[in-house]
Amino acid sequence: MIKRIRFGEPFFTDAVFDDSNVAEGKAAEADDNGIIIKSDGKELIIALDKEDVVYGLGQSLHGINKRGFTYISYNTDDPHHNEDKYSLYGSHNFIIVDRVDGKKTGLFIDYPSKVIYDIGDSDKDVLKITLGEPVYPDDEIEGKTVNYDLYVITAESSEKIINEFRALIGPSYKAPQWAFGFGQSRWGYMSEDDIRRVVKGYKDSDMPLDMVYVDIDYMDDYKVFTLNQENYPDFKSFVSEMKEQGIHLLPNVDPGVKMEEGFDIYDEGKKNDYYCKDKDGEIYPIAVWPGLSALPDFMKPEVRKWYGDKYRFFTDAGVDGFWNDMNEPASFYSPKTLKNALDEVAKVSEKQDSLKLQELWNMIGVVDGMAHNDEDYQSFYHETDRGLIRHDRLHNIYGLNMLKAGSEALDEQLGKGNSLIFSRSSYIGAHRYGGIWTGDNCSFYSHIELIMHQLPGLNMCGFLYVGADTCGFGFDTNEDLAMRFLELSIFTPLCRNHSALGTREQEFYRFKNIDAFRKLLKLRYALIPYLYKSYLDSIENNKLMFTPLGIAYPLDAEARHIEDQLMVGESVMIAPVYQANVTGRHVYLPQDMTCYRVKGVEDYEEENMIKGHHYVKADIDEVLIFVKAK
Ligand code: MIG
Repeated sequence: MIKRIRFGEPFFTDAVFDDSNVAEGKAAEADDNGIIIKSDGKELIIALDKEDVVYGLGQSLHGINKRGFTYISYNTDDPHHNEDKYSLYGSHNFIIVDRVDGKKTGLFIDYPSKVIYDIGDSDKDVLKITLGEPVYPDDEIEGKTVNYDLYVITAESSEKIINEFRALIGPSYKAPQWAFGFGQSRWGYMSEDDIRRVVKGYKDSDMPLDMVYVDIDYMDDYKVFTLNQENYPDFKSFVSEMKEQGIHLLPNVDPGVKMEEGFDIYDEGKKNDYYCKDKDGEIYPIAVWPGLSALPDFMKPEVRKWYGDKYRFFTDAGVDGFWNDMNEPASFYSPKTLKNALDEVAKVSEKQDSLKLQELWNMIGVVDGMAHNDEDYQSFYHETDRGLIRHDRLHNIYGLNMLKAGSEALDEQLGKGNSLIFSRSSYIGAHRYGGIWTGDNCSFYSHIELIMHQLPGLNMCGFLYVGADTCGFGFDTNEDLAMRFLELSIFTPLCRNHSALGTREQEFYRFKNIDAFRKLLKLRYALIPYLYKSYLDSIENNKLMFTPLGIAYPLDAEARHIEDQLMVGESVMIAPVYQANVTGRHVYLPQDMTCYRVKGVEDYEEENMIKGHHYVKADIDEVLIFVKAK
């Protein structure tokens, strides 16, 4: 059963798709589910028992069970996904309190600004949710109330709650089957020749490859929907040449439009009033890759249409896959934050001889704070049917609306189901328009563990076409880490090797044990029929593709606390190895299963195992796959 408790006049976020099963409820009724609502909805409090598990929050840090930490929904471009962080690129305000006594409650907070979740962090027995800045059409009534919809879902199991929630938010985006192929990416492939070399590298090593991603380097001066003519003299024939080799090219598409008079896209947008503006009606510049840029106001349908039509620049050339980046929106600096920083630097430079360390740290803080600055987010506005709304109050749905622009355009230009698009930033609702990748992770073993933790949460929120930068984006990977990473990524719908400019090159043909990588990639392809079927099943039946053991085996008290194994589809369980220098791991079997230690399609060992705890060997090139006993 789903109840909606409305506070004030919520802004339409596009998260909810079908509310025909929703009953309107009152704040006082929330108490029935153990939710105490305070300060007119600005605070929600839930008591937690020792054994209660809290699931959800989509793309977020920490474990499958979210207890013990604080999380903030406020989309951010932060490439350091470390334990001291609160926010990542997406805001997915759905949680399940899976109480051990059998009462399960799902909560969805449909609110496009800041939401803080203290999940047994400051008090281990209390889950406290606080809503940040209120959303208003104008500044005048600030502070009076908070405008949002709280959805309370109750059912006998977490599985059922997920089922009902997913029906509420509507069908997930369906990627074509070719999108389950393997893709190679790297920030720094500059030209057609660079890409030809990568394709050749894979072909020569007899490794399958279906996609090559083209990062921002393809653009002319980082201007959106342009190409560097020198590096891509004849893009259209290059796209066909790649197609002939079975390769899809996927360009990166950013939101920021270079503010350069004479650049046709900038001029058009300016003439038609398509950009976000400040209080005085001036375009608000933020600096991203092209330098000072204007942000399209994707909240406006006509802007989405306009920007979406620009994809023809690529689709006309035969391109059918894209990734949207920087759409939190990221900002490296603005004239305002740059000035603040330079002023601080000047102060320090004036008093070099008598400088106190505190003044130096302060200066460093201000310089560091130029990027993704809250003051900037509070300085520009969106034009909505509710009037002008300050960006920070709608911040979390900017990426969703950018993705929607591209997704709807591609359906129109190429026909529904024929293209691939995924985004970095998202909000629930974005799952109907595309997939997401989990952004700038690092070549850390702990980031293999992180994606394993993120997969079920993402699925709960409807994001099914998902995956991480395999081998790690930042920092230098190495052969063992790359292999362990791939051993998990062969199961994720998006299977892409991606890395940052300046890091150690990590195309799989560069390593020593090419044989092992080839076998793993071929194993991925052998798994595609099962994975794609499970993926479609998850879309059609509003289910998880990656299920925590505690949800798949709700009556098993031990399964509730397993953080490092996942069910994949109906009959498979994975137990990835995510530590360096180990030759096996502990695995808990919630039922009798057959364990396959797999090096490749025809190279595996098989052993029947009984329900319970096992230590299972897994050599560096071995994947552990468990299949339920019949
Ligand atoms: O500021 O386009 O997350 O995948 O390679 C960095 C360059 C911008 C961030 C993306 C990453 C991409 C990179 N981008």
